[in-house]
Amino acid sequence: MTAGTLKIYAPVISTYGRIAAMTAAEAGLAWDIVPTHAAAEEHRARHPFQKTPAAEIDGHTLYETIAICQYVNDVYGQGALQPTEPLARAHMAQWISVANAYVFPTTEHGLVLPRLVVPMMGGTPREDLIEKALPTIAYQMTLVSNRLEESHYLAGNRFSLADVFMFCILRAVQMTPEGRMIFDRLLPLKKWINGIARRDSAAQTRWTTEDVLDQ
Ligand SMILES: N[C@@H](CCC(=O)N[C@@H](CS)C(=O)NCC(=O)O)C(=O)O
Repeated sequence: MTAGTLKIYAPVISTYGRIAAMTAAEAGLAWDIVPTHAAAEEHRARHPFQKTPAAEIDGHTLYETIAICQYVNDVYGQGALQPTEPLARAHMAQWISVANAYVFPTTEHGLVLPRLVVPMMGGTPREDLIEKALPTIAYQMTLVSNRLEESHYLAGNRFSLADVFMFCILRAVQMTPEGRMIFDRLLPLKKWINGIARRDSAAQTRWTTEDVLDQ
């Protein structure tokens, strides 16, 4: 397939925009981020539920990150990030679902937004929100770490879309002092995230605010 460009409508620094960009980078497909606010009225035509990203590729408009990633990986990446063996495929789906339904909402609202984004916008973080969320965040990260103790990657022995989703979500957590403390207690998780951070696709999509020291 002749490579086009994946046009990603998302904020320049965003978790899900990065998941789409990293999937394109893994496939050797060029991407452009068109800075977009989820709530912008004109964005509704691309994403009727008003989330980012939406994407344009090959004349199609797609929304929901998993749909964008599967299309890109199937068409441009020979499906390399989606196992075909049924159990590994089920594990990939399971961990993407966990990332989307549980880990992102908990970490985003309980830690990343209050600790990193609110102060960046000149506000004062709600320490009570962080304190309340931390036990759940630590519990969820322990479950991910336990999985990584039994297999190299979330779907099994090969890097998959599940790792792309979880990496981008937990990378933001790793930028907070509280998150770093949890990572320091969960060595399989720490080894996994620092290993993924060394991939070209992670380097090419690195946020300008990404100040994590990989050890
Ligand atoms: N289910 C969506 C979730 C995407 C999502 O939550 N994106 C965030 C940005 S990283 C967003 O749109 N936040 C704005 C909002 O929730 O209003 C997907 O998988 O694409």
